[in-house]
Amino acid sequence: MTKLSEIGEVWHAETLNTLERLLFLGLIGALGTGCGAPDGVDDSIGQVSQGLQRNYFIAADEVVWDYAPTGMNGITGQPFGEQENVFVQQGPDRIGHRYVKALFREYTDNTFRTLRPRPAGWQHLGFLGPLIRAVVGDQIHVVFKNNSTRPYSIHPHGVFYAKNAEGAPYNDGTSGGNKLDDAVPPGATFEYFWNVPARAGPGPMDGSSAFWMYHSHTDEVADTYAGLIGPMVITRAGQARSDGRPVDVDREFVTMFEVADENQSPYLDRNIQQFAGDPGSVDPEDEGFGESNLMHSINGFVYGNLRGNNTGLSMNNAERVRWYLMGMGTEVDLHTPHWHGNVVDIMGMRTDVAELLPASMVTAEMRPDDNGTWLYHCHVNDHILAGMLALYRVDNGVPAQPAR
Ligand SMILES: [Cu+2]
Repeated sequence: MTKLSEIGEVWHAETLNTLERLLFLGLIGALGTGCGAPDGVDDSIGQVSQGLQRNYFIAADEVVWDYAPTGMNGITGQPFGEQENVFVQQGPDRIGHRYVKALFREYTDNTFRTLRPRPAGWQHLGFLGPLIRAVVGDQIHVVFKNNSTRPYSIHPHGVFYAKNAEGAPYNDGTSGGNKLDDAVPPGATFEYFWNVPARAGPGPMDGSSAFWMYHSHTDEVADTYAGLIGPMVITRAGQARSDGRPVDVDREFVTMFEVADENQSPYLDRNIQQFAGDPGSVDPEDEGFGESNLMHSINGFVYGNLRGNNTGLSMNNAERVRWYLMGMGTEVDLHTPHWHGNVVDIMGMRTDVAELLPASMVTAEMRPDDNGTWLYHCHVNDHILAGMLALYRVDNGVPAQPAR
């Protein structure tokens, strides 16, 4: 991490090529004049000056993802049966529960040689990208390396970005350096700088942190079904630990509810070739084949494969727990996550069911007082049958200190 006041020196100390200089000057312009702010908006709104620069090294990697790595139904404790096999069974003309996807993965530095190990407390993220965390007043710096075979980007929600860091191509009247962020070609690297002003942090009714998402937006629908999506948490200034975590929370979880439509993934043909037993027999227009690729998942897991101690969805009953929930997908993606055993506060109101639509972002506070292994599932009946179920675990204990 770098103090913002040092950024100019740090960057000058490096050899910048012409393109980087242009981006650098554009950024300074954005910082200095608030350019990019809509007319009539306070020019100071996008400025930050007090905080840290938070550096992340994130690649889009094409990997095989397994929606059911245990090979069984974790809710029933039984092998998969007829109902589950609609979605998880590989066959001559079925892909099964493993798919090639493009996922955001975090590396230790800009050589992108070493994956940053995901801390135990964040194993539950599954196929989501790494948590991007910052504090109001900071600047987020993401070095994005596209290791995949298609152009991708990173488009953030909530934080302040100029047109050179929005990560979405459309007819917005920009050109040149303001387009380079929109579609990063295979093999290329791009650096995104996003400021974190007060309006990116918690609002009047929020707790000490605000929840956002980021995702690829070069071809939004295909990119997100490819798997390129991740969480972002912004903590209020004065309520953050040095690593950015909120001081009044002991444990955080992120869960995304999505019918991952692998039929709309750009890797569908590749998955047919790689995983169907007899690729030539696959009819992509067949209704049953289409259904088999609708993965009703939580963080990329179906039928209780996201579970308690195995994947880190576990907590102690002394902990102050904050759940961040998001939805994604299309009109079938109305989800009602329900916790058995414990209750939450959402916007100051008590419930044990949350409500999500595509790109909803919800924060829920839990003070667990009921120990055990508990269901955590979408309450939409069709989604229950299709496997949108997980397990979480509450044990006796003292607050742990999970890493960021
Ligand atoms: Cu649902």
